[in-house]
Amino acid sequence: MLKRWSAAVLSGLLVLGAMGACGGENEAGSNGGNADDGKITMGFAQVGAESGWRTANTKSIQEAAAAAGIDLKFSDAQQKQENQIKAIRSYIAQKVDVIAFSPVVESGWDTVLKEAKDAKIPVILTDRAVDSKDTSLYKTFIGSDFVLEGKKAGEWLVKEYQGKTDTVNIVELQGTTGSAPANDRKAGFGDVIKADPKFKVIASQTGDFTRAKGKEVMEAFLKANPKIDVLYAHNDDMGLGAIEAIEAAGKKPGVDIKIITVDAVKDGMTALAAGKINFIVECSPLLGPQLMDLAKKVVKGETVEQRVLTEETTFTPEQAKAALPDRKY
Ligand code: GZL
Repeated sequence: MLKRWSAAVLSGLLVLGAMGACGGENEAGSNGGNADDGKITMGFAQVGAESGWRTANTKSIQEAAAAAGIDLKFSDAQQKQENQIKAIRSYIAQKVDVIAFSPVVESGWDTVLKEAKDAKIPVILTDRAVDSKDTSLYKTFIGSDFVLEGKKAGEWLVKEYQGKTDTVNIVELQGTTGSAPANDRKAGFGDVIKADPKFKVIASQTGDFTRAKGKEVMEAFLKANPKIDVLYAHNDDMGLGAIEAIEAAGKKPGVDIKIITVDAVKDGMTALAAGKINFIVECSPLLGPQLMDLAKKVVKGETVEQRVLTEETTFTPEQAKAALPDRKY
């Protein structure tokens, strides 16, 4: 008797639970996670919309989710960590099947990632990494090797000034303070140029990955430093903002001041083809398809590699001219 009664209660609870999960809309405008139609629900907490790279990354994720039949809840944190943490908490409350995000900065994630782990919701890091010591807090990290990107930028500069002995004054526009790409692109670049004392980084400041801030900081660099030979910008957008400042100061970008950037988005590649930028290190934003494949495996409980590296290359002006017609972003 007791067995029959508890089975009835249990099945009643299961039905109610499913209805709860599938019923009602939430702020993302779609059903909650664990939908009984077998569809995977992903909660994605995006950094913001600060650059051409980010816009292309968002497009790749949204298109790939649709193609993979994954129900995507998406939030834009306007580059604020507290907004990303809020979004992750809301995805936990909605019981999504998997959470993915691009951490705006490296530190401060352990508490909310532990909450996701306690709720048995797997987390995938995409684009940027966290500095958590506990790697059980996320299933995998898919993104570029930012240190290598910085090294590639440095190696081009060393080659460009091969055999020259005059001091080379470099100014650096760093990405968002505390972010993995800013930390690592600075480290990789510095590692390569430190071998030759003629390279001097005379100023280095964050432009927060935006065009507007890049222009503002470059204006200040130009006012404070009469002789600037090279600009190293951690992304195209800050480099493009700096070009506006350089031209307003009556100097020729790419000629009077050599410019190296990272990303290779269309606007950056156009400036490279025109000779206003001298070298771009590619950082691919097209992470969507691989992210969705990983999400399906992770939700099924399959083991995935802890680190998935994205393929990327570098571009000279000639190579940019050839690549531009087919450029996806
Ligand atoms: C790099 C990405 C960076 C880009 C910037 O993977 O996190 O953030 O280089 C973007 O353009 O804003």
